[in-house]
Amino acid sequence: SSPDSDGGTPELEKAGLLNKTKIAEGGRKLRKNWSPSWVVLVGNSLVFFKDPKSQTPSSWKPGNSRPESSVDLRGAKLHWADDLSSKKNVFKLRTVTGNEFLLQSETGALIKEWYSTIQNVIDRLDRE
Ligand code: I3S
Repeated sequence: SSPDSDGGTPELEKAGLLNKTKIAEGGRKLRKNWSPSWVVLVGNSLVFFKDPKSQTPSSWKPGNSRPESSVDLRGAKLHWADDLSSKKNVFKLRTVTGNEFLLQSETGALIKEWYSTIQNVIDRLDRE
């Protein structure tokens, strides 16, 4: 059984610093505004925090800091999206509600890890 099967603290899957911009809200296109974001994959959600300098993977715990926003990964879609930016190593995350985010890292290996870890969560939720 998973650590969350008792309804307790959800499992922290991954945390780190990525560049982020939201490009659509409810299907409506938004102007890009890239900024560094502390990104935490916990349970079924991707959670974004503003203040990356105050966060480290080892010190982060669910609930000890106020998220900027949070994305429900159930039914979400991931796509590599180097065509949507002049930056390299970019993927797009689209939620069922039509919110779209680009996430990017200068480090290719790092963004590939994020992509596959998020995709694994989406696949797990698809099977539920
Ligand atoms: O896809 P776009 O519109 O060319 O994205 C760029 C712009 O949003 C730009 O902002 P301004 O149009 O406000 O100057 C950003 O500074 C760029 O970072 C965006 O492009 P990239 O290629 O970095 O995603």
